[in-house]
Amino acid sequence: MTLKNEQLLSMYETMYKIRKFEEKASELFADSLIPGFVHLYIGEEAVAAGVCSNLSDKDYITSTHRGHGHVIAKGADLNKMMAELFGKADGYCKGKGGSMHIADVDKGILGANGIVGGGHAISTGAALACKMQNTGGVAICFFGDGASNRGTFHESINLGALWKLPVLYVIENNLWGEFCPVEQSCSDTNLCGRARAYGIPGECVDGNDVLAVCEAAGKLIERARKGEGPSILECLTWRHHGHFEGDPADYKDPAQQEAWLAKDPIPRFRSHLIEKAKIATAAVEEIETRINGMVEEAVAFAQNSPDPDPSSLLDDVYA
Ligand SMILES: Cc1ncc(C[n+]2csc(CCOP(=O)(O)OP(=O)(O)O)c2C)c(N)n1
Repeated sequence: MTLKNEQLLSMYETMYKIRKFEEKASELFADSLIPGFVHLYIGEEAVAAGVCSNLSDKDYITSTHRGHGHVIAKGADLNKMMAELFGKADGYCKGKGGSMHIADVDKGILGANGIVGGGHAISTGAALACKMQNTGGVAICFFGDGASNRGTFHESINLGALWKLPVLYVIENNLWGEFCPVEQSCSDTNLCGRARAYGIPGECVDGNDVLAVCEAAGKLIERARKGEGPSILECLTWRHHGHFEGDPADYKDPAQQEAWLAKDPIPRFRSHLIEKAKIATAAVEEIETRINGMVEEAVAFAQNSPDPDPSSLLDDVYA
């Protein structure tokens, strides 16, 4: 796969933006400025960035409780995201949804989702809409190894395969579902191997290698766009933080944590850009400086946004 420098830098920008947004969210949560729960995507950035580099606005994604990375990679606005995390009126859900309810339908972001496995059926339905309306769009369903054990996984993939829908099911296998290691929740840890049961392709890639993710997803998405049906892409990765902010993750083996930190997708791709692709360090630094500024701006935007008016409490609740 040959990508132009511009495409490589765009993927780096996405990964770096996710990382900085998440690091800031972690800091603000620790300072009690963000209420509720936040589940951070730090360490898994290459999955969202690699997959979404193949998408445009006519394509859809469904996300998870660990959704900031997916929605950023699909083009969500950092200001509106941060305001939502703060519970402010200018947030994506006017401050009433929080981290697990960020959606931007115009950008094809069908929502983060507090229900584990909640995206399987939604993405399959979106793919059905793409097919019926002949838009050429595809739907991407991001979910974890834990969510791969929900009944929705089987029901949705079976139907998606039967109807040859343009959907890619992306399993982000970070080896843990909450506090449970994958070996204790999955009878066969070769998760992409489940594709055989549906007669569709299943592939597993290094989810910390953005180029590998981009290439594998690109091929499977192309296939879906051509009407050849869905696939499963399993991306092996690792969350650096606890399951949620505040979880010390002391159930993880420190040696394993250290080994995965050494495979951090961001410094790894940065070195690739400079050493292999021969991109000027200044070009990479320009991105980093710009994104750092965007994240600071998002915090200021959130802080300056008003609280929701109590009279709006029931607005948008019932349709
Ligand atoms: C239907 C449902 N069951 C249980 C939960 C509680 N819960 C929240 S996250 C989570 C673990 C999900 O693990 P995985 O799908 O691997 O995603 P990860 O957190 O590793 O990204 C669980 C059990 C939930 N939110 N929804």
